[in-house]
Amino acid sequence: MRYMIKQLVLMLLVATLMNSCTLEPSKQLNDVASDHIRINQLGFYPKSAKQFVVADTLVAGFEVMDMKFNKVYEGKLSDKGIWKASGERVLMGDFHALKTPGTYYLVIDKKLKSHPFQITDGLYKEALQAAVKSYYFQRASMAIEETYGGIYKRAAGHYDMACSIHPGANSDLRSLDAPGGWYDAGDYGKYVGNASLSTGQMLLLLEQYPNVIPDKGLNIPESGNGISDLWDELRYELDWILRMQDKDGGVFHKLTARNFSGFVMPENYNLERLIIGKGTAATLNFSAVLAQASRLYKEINQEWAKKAITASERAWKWARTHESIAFNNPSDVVTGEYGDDYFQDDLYWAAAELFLATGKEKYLEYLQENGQLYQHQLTNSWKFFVRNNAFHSLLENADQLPDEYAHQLKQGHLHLADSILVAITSNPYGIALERFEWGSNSDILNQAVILCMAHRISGDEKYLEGAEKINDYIFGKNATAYCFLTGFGSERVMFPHHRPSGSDGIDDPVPGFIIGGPNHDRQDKNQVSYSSPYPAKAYEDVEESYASNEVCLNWNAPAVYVMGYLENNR
Ligand code: G3I
Ligand code: 9MR
Repeated sequence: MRYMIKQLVLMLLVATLMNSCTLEPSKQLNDVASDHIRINQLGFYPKSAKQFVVADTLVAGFEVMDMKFNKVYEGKLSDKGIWKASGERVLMGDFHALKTPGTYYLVIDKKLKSHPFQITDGLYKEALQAAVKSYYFQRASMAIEETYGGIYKRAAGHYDMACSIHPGANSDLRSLDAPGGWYDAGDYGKYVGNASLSTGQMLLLLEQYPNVIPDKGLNIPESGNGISDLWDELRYELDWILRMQDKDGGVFHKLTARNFSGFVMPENYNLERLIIGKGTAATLNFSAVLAQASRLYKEINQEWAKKAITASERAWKWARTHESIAFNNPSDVVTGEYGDDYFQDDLYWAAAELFLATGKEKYLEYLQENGQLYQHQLTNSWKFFVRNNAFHSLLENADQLPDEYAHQLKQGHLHLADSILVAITSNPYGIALERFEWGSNSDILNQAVILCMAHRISGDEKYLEGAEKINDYIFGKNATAYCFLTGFGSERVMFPHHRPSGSDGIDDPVPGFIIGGPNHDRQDKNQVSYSSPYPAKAYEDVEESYASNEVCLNWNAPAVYVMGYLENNR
């Protein structure tokens, strides 16, 4: 044993000496990872493009080292110029030829080193599981037990029984029981539109890869029931969505208090919860996601699927006779608005899902008579992106469409994906985003969803690579140097605007959340002092920053889709 220790010490000494011998004395390798180097902090699949960025320091070459200090790759950096959005001079390095699995780090000009990263299969396996499990941690009306939640166990709150209906909702009901579902975000509200959009995006992943998260894959209460744990988690939300329908078929907009609560745990929340608003967008989103779920659920639970499709068709009927009821917060309510006064996309998504679920001609006719622009609308994804949910479901089931219509959709999609690739190529960070608004991380992840779908319908690798580059940004190759998924990476988000994370007394935030990301509009600037004037750096890891550091269902959902897609295609 003593001999082995001696040998080990000797090997370490030699390795350290060899390492320092290659450095000029004045340029000793700094032991701390440099935040000038921006790289996916998880790493890369063996087959991936492998790019990173060095910002704001003039250097020429880089080396990739393994953990035994062996140089395994050497390359030059190319100057990409100044990026207006971050104010930085950006240099880019590329080592796609390195494919050997292992743990590595970068050394730049023999003086700066990066965080370690891996080249490995199953790169996003754990991150994907955590990103799905974060929905479990958002469950309302039930306790998170230690068996499933570990240190993040907590008591139940928000039973949401007999909630009064706010007068603005225009209902004959006086109250409604609407327990369950997920909290929307860092707040404890539950909003039908955003819930439907997010659930719909993850249902697409399940349709494509039913076993992406197998039974027992998440360790949640339903694990072991023989059904994929992702199904089980989505079902928790779908059951809540189902409860939000009024007697006349219309669907309520949200369930929140009049105000946001303080940073308290669910069991200490004491504001009155109300059912607020009833409108066209919520009703159509409800109709769409329940039709989608009923189609996919048929084999698993016929009875549930029947209930879902019946509710969905009733909602569609209501919406057709109430085609433009926009939601705005009543004057005594300040919780999230998710305002939406543009309904064409919502109608289109509902018609698409209803056609695929029922095969009824009238829905196809609606689609053909009301074609939607094939364009990617950044920001406010709950408002416009639902159109893409429709496109994605239709493309996935193109064999059920008339040939000409299917062809048009495919061309439209590839054209859009190509334009995203062009933007990626001309951006120094390799992303297709120049404007950073509230939830910018989801804007960019939604572009990756489009690229994955383009890969799915064309088989062309270039789209998959584009999606990977976008994920590199999320996991650390960005102007803030943070890894934007809580609990992952070397430069971690520690203080998300998330009420349980901020009040549970545990240092580390609940893992698996994508935070909103840089937001040039800085709507929280009265509480938060931003250290950089640049849009791509308008991010602060402080709890007060709801405009840059909150978590949200519709920001996680595209991350789940993209990681699930990559895990199945790399
Ligand atoms: O798009 C416009 C842009 O053209 C304009 O220049 C800019 C100037 O202010 O505003 C841009 O719109 C902003 C929009 O986000 C962009 O997505 C709005 O100002 C901004 O108010 C809006 O913020 C929304 C926020 O709620 C406040 O309503 C976020 O998108 C939305 O994601 C967020 O959602 C909240 C829920 O309400 C409550 N739960 C948490 C959730 C996440 O923060
Ligand atoms: O905490 C709230 C967050 O969950 C919401 O997404 C956000 C949306 O407007 O609002 C936050 O609440 C802030 C409020 O809007 C303004 N005053 C400060 C509140 C946070 O401390």
